[in-house]
Amino acid sequence: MIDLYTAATPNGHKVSIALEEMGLPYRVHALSFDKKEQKTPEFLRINPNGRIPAIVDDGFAVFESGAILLYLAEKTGQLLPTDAKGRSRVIQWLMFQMGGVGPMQGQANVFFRYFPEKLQGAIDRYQHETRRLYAVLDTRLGEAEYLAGDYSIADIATFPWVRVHDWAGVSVDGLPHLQRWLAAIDARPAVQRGLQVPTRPTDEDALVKTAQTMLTR
Ligand SMILES: N[C@@H](CCC(=O)N[C@@H](CS)C(=O)NCC(=O)O)C(=O)O
Repeated sequence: MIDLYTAATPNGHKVSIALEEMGLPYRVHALSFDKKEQKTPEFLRINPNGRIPAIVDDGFAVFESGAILLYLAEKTGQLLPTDAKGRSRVIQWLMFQMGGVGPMQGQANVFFRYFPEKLQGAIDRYQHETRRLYAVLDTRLGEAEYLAGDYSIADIATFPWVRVHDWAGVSVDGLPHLQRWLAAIDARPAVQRGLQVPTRPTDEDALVKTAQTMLTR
């Protein structure tokens, strides 16, 4: 049985979606950021970075969402081709998400939603960069159905971020291929199940307040 340490955020949803798609049994541990449960000594032994998501599979801990997706794909032989080029194609788009879309959109969230001061230069920089990365995705999705050709862990890594583009104040207008891809992934039953893990607080003000407690300057 896999233990999943998570919260209702895009990085957490990557892993619950992957576990649902792969049909792996798992136990959910929803960590409270308000209570700083991600920083306890017990959890830091699982993820030294003190963030979610993390998994423990039969005593083996894995942190960093991209590394978790690769581990699960290799464990099950699903959603990652085994030939060198097919595998590389998936890893390229996975890295693009991990090094690009995630960090840039994450900072767009910080400066657009959470930061106590309104720094217009920082808001513009991260929103524009996120939108630029979306345009790269859109171009790719104009030539392939999914990022690496077939549906893969690269799509699972990217979808939970792009679906909440509004929260970062970034539009997907004028990006028809990206919108087609969002709708196709959103329609998958396993994706819908993964997005329910763990239950998301509905109060937007509470979400903002929680995120603000995590800002270190
Ligand atoms: N690169 C990490 C990022 C993880 C991350 O930033 N997680 C956020 C939630 S999406 C978190 O745990 N924040 C709590 C904190 O910063 O204390 C990954 O992909 O796993």
